[in-house]
Amino acid sequence: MLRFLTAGESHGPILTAILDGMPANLPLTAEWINAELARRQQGYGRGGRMAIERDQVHLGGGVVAGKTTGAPIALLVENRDYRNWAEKDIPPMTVPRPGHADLTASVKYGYRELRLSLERASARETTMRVAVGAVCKRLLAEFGIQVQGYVVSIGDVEADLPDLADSASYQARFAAAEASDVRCPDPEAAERMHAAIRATIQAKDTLGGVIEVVALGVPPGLGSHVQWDRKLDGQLLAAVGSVPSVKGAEIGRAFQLTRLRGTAVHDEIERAEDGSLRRRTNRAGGLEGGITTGEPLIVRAALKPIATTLTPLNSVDLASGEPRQIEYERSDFCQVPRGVPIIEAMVAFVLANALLEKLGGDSVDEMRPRFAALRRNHLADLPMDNQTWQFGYQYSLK
Ligand code: EPS
Repeated sequence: MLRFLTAGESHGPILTAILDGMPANLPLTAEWINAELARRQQGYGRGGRMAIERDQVHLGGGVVAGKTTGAPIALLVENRDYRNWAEKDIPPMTVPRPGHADLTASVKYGYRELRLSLERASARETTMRVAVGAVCKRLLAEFGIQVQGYVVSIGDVEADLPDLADSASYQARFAAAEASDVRCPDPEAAERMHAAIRATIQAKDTLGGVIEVVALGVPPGLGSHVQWDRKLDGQLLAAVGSVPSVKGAEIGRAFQLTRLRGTAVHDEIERAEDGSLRRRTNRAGGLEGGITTGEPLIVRAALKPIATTLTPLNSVDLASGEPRQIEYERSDFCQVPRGVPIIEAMVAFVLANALLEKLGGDSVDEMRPRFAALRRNHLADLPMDNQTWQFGYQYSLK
């Protein structure tokens, strides 16, 4: 349904993306996308590159007079740093950084210069994911769906962030996170995270962490249980797992729940006065059987510490074959606060795709009545035959 590709190198002239499958008549401006790009540029622990860039999108196709046409959307961001590299004599890079793609990509592609691996593997590419995600968020917003996240932990500092019962409480949590330079809504933990990053910078090292992204207003019935590649859990985990430095992902508190028994895990269902069906808790993180439940959708991502460390790690000089320590240029010290909009973007893309799959339609106008007619968690939407029945397969075993 919806697909996107990105292209461009970290120090090349441009980054670009094509987003195909967006319906027509969706209001879309560069300002909307730029606001998301700016969020990716902020956060304590960022490196020197963000002082150079002022990421601004150019809409090169698929958007006319402020509305999508249904044609592929062409997105372009210029790398301001390009002018510093375009004419430069660049010293050879022959010592691969442990934990980066320097060695693996060179083994795979036969590069004779390690910088070619770095240029495409750099998280600079996530600029375009955020731009694509902003367009997806714009579509979701038409249907009252919001995707936003925050930092749960950095290093060994963990915030106390229990699941919340209503959307207003999540809104307050989002606002608190945006007001924090480590994007953590728990002010006490945020202060300790800030200190942990500061200590890491002083120690010339890097620090990872965990991000939680919540989608509010998601209707029940997105995704499917009928085929492996249509299960929304799998799609979300794959999308989030593709973000640079992400080495783990979970729906809700999956790893923690493995410690409990089933009766302490599953969300009991109850009927309200008006006939609507509710879950008392949301430990499932908004998904059962690969399908959305209508509860807040919760996705977590584990980010390893960035591989470019100011304190050198041991490696091998591929030119001489001798042991050598890596040479440092610059990088982020902690990418976790800046990673929030990137994880949001991937979740928004998967959800926009699932919404389009459910509703069909070539324009937002065609989607609207179909959205309004969706089956909900309500007795009135779920009439049961309540009779004895037979399978009736036309297949007899010999
Ligand atoms: C990034 C830009 C890059 C990296 C960073 C992400 O800029 P430069 O290489 O010019 O400093 O700082 O990428 C990584 C940390 C990485 O390990 O790939 C950006 O725009 O986010």
